[in-house]
Amino acid sequence: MQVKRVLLLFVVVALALSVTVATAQDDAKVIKIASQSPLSGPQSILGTAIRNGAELAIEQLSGPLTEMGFKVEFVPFDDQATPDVGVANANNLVNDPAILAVVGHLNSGVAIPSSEVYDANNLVMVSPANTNVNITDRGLPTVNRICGRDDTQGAAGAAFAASLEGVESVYVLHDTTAYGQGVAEFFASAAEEAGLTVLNVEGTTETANFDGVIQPILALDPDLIYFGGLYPQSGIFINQARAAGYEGFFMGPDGFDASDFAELAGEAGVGTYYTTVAAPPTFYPDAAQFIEDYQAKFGEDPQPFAAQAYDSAGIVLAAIAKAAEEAGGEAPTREAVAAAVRATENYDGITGTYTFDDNGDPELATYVILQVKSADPAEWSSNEVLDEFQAPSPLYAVMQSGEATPEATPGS
Ligand code: ABU
Repeated sequence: MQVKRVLLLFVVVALALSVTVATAQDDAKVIKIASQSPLSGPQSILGTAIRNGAELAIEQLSGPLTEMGFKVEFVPFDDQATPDVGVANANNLVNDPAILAVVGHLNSGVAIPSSEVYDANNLVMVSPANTNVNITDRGLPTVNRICGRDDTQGAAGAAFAASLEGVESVYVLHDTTAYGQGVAEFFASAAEEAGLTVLNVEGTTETANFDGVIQPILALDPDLIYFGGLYPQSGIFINQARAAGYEGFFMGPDGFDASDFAELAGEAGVGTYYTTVAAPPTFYPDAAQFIEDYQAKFGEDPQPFAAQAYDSAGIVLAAIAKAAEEAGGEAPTREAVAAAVRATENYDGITGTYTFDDNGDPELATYVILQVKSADPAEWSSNEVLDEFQAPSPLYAVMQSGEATPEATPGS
C-alpha cells in the first residue's frame, strides 16, 4: 500500500513537471508581431487595411518560422489615430517579451512618439504608411518604413500643380498634424520655387463646418487649393468649398487615398488630383494574388496601404527567421531582429523590392500622381494614374552621387 502511494505520488509529480516543462517550451516558442493603426474612428478604413494586410502576411509567410518550431501570433492594437493612445499601447506592448516587431502606424503624428518607446526597448517598427520626414530623419535604429517621404511627395505635388494649365496661384491648407503640416509646407516651398504664387499657408482643425475657412479662400480666388491632410477632413472640405462656389482645382497628398474620400466629397471630389506613396494594389503587377486572397479573407477590396502592410510584415517575418537561424533556432533578441530588419536587402515584396538605407528609409520609393474619376466609392481603384516615378531617399541619393561619404543621421 505504502509502495503504491509513493508510486502514485511519483506519477503525479512527474506529470505536473512535464506539463510545466511543456508549457514553458510552448511559451518559449511563441513569437508575436503587433500592429498599430486606427481600427476605430474616421480613419479606420485605412487602419483596418493595415491590420488586415499584416494579418494576411503572417498567415501566409510564417512558414520558415513554423518549420523552426515557432508559433507566430498576430496582436493588433487600435491607436485611434491619437498620439496618446499610440504611446499607451506602445508602453503596453513593449512589456510583452514575445512581441518582436510592430507593423504600423498610419499616422506619422502617432508613430513619432510611439516609436520613441519602441526604440527605448529595442523593438523594431516597419511602417507601411508614415511619410513625415522625421520618422526616419531621427536616425533611430529600430524605425523603418517602406513608403516614400513627404519632402519628395510635397515637391512632386507642386511640380504637377505648376504643370497644370491655368494654375498660377495656390492656397495651402493643412490639418495641423505632423503629417499634414509637414507635407503642406514642402508643397508650398516647392510651389514657390516653381514660380507659383502661394497666397496663404493655413492650419485648421475644423472637421464639420468649413465656412469660416472657405470664405477667405473665395476672396483670394486661388487657381488651386492644396490640402495637407486625410480624407475624413479633406473630403468634407472639398464638398463644401465647391458648394460655396469655388471653381478651381483641388489637390492633396496620400491622405486623400481612401474610397471614403469619394463618399465624403461627392461629385465635388471628381477631378481632384492627389499624390501617393501607395498606389491602388491593382497598380502592382505582383499583387494580383494578394488582391484575390484579401477579398476571399476579408470580403472586400484592399484599401491603400493594405499591400504595403503585407510587405512590411513580410520583411519583419524574414528578419525574425534570419535572426532565429543565427541564434541556433532559439527565439532571437529584439536587438537582433532590429538589426536584421535594417540589413534587409532586395526584399522581393508584392509592392516593390526593398533595401533600407542607414536611416530606415527604402533606398528607392515609388510615387504616383492620380486623379479621382468617380464619386462612387466602389470605383476608387479605377482612379487614373497620371504619372509615376521612383525617387531615392536622401541618404541613397548621396551614395549614388558619390559626392560625399553617406552617413546616417546621428544616433543611428
Ligand atoms: N502618409 C499617409 C498617412 C498619414 C501620415 O503619414 O501621417
